[in-house]
Amino acid sequence: LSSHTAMGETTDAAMDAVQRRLMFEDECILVDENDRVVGHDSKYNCHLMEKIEAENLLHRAFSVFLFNSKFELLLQQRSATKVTFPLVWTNTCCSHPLYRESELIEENALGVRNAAQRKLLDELGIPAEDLPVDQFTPLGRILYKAPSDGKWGEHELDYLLFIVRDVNVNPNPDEVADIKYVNRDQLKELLRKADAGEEGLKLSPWFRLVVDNFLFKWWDHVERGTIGEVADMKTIHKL
Ligand code: DMA
Ligand code: MN
Repeated sequence: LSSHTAMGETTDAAMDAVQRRLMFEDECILVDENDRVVGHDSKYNCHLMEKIEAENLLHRAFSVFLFNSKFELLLQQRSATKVTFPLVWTNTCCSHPLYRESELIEENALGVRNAAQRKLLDELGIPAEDLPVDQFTPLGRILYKAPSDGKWGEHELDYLLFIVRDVNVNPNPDEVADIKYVNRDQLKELLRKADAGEEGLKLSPWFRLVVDNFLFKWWDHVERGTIGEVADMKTIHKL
């Protein structure tokens, strides 16, 4: 049974039980356009387009880009049960730092890196000890808004975290439908197919923004081991 209506909306009644629990348990961090913490609200409220528009709700998020030692990027396809952007292909892992002490630490984006470690275990089954938090490089921040369907969407201040690491992956089917590693040419082929609407292939809007603005340039630096040179945690790119 699909949890989506003919309009493509996920009604509360039809929402997957696991995803519904997270919608109310996860307390997101509300920020202003300069990434200053202004409060907190449920994941549910933070992703309701009506609330986002009426209250200009903006929350903090992160997007991890994990490369293996061959410098291939790990992508995931979101599970069919995700409330926002089901079945779209996207970067390795995305979620939100929560309104709790360990994930609010701002120095060197440590709170966000702690959250990334937590979600890489939860979504992809990668043990925390394989992903020491000091191995994540925060490269930049983007601010974007993207509707998912009529009811749900994103309005985020998103930290972009890169990491190069060979890891064991054991995807959680509640979160992830499929995974694959891609090199640059394989990603370009994926972009071409998504643009052409081939094989029903869809990419997440935030992944597309990072691809179009930063990814290939940053990928060169990943390979050369010079990623520190392009890190810019001062600017917030409004995309
Ligand atoms: C939210 O990701 C974060 C971004 C950058 C889109 P998500 O919808 O996968 O969050 P969660 O995994 O917590 O449901
Ligand atoms: Mn979000």
